[in-house]
Amino acid sequence: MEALDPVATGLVVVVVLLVVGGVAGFVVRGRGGRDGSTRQAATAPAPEREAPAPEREVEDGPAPAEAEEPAEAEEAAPPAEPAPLTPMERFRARLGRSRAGLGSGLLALFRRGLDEAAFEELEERLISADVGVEATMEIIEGLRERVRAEGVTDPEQALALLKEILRLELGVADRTLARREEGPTTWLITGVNGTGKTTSIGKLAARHARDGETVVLAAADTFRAAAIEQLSSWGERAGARVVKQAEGADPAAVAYDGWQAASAADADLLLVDTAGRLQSKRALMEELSKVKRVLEKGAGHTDEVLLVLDATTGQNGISQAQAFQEAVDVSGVILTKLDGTARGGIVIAIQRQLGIPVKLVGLGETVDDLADFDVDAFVEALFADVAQDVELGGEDPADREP
Ligand SMILES: Nc1nc2c(ncn2[C@@H]2O[C@H](COP(=O)(O)OP(=O)(O)O)[C@@H](O)[C@H]2O)c(=O)[nH]1
Ligand SMILES: [Mg+2]
Repeated sequence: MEALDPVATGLVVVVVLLVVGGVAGFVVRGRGGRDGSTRQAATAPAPEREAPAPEREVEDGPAPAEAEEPAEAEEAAPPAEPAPLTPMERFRARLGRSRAGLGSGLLALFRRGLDEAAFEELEERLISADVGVEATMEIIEGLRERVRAEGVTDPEQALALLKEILRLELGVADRTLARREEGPTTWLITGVNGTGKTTSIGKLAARHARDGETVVLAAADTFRAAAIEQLSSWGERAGARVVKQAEGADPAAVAYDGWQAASAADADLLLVDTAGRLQSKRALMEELSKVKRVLEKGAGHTDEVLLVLDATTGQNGISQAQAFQEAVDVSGVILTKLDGTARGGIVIAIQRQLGIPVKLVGLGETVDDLADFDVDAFVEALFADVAQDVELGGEDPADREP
């Protein structure tokens, strides 16, 4: 018998091995697909490494009209993917600044010891985050007491206790937005100029229109033509009808017209925008109570009076709120610009000092940056640790800020 050429033998062996290996790999992969198992045979190629989930940011471009440039962090975000963020993701992605001031590194601090120095630093952080002095003292006392009573030495457990105390601070309020069964639900939106009333109305209109509701907007901020135009472009974009009159028209009349139009159209929701600047605080409050009174001549009652507060103005916003509360009996707060501040603790101060629940929060300038205030998502976002960031996938754009 002729001796086999060693090169040819080698080739045959290689070919046979390749075929066997390929078939084995195919079979294994085929089975994996059927029974959903992720087991891999040694011959099967390594699974493609899951690419890190991109930041699931919904980019709708800047808000229309008076919107300013989006924050740098947004521009730096990777390309958009349409899937909406979960509340947890949205809060986490947007509260980077507050987290940097409050929660970031807290575990490391506790690891150095649950001693006086740690409590003092925590106190400083809470005060800087605008939680308010009184609430801060109570939170620190509460934590100190429980750490002592329960003999806590584990830093993670101490952090969990702190989160629990904060959740309890925030947990009891009713944050639902009142709706009515018959006729258009009527929400009056108030607040100082520049806090984000018109933007929040635009976001709300888009949200409810997307849910298939008929939404009507009333441009009762007749103070400047630009304000009417700004509301109009939000309305156009959301597919909501905008009821308006000329600049300088009587805001109460516009609100009333808004009701009539909403009612005639059998709309689901009427959102009334108002002015936040007049010659004097007194004049503004008188005008607002008139708007509400006249609106209610048609609507019977206002389902929500939402006060828009700008989180970056801190305690100032809280004193503004008192005047509004007297004039129009505020039922809930929309806290805007939480994305742009390290003072996220203001949520606690508002609820505590005003007794008004924060119902919605503004987490940016785009149409999707309005969220129901979710206590768990908020507290978790404030204290999210690096480990959790990795788990949730994607770098936090806010963490890239200096
Ligand atoms: N970063 C950020 N900007 C916001 C938010 N809400 C509103 N703004 C911006 O704040 C500015 C004033 O908003 P606007 O709705 O005109 O305030 P209004 O005078 O109360 O109606 C605009 O540039 C908005 O884009 C928010 O939640 N985050
Ligand atoms: Mg406005």
